Amino acid sequence: MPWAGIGKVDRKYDGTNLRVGIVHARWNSEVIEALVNGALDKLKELGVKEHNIIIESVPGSFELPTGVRMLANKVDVVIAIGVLIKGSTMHFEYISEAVSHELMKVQRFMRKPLIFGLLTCLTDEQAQARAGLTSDGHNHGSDWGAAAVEMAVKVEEHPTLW
Ligand code: RBF
Repeated sequence: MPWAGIGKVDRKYDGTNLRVGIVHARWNSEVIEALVNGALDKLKELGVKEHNIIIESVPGSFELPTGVRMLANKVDVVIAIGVLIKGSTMHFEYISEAVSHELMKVQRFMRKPLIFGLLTCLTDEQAQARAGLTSDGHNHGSDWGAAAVEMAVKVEEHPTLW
């Protein structure tokens, strides 16, 4: 789907001086690992230095908002990565909605950009495709890396934003 994804970027963004936090859940670890690597590759491609990247893990997606707060003071932008896959009970609906709302609140609380890297998939195959693990898939982690650099630079240019 060529129209999906973050689209044509409006200008070049340079991550050379940025500190980036990645907090990821450990549930569905194969997909998580691919997403985190996709984000890391893109961050480095955009100039972010390895020593300026902090990676923290939490057990599951429900813990992501707390994990983000733990990194908030140490970095300029945080990427929160989790993979929720619908099962036969209602956990998926409750966790995905609660975590999405809480991540938005945490962003306002920390006054720093937060990148939403939570996949909410109906099947394992959907999750794998969005981590670039299928032949026709695309790694969304890469988009989140690009979004992190773009938003950190943009917010820096608007010091009175928050
Ligand atoms: N965490 C995820 O990140 N992805 C999941 O697909 C996922 N499925 C879960 C299903 C059930 C039934 C439960 C109880 C938890 C699940 N979790 C999942 C873990 C959840 O985010 C959290 O780590 C735990 O509930 C502990 O607070």
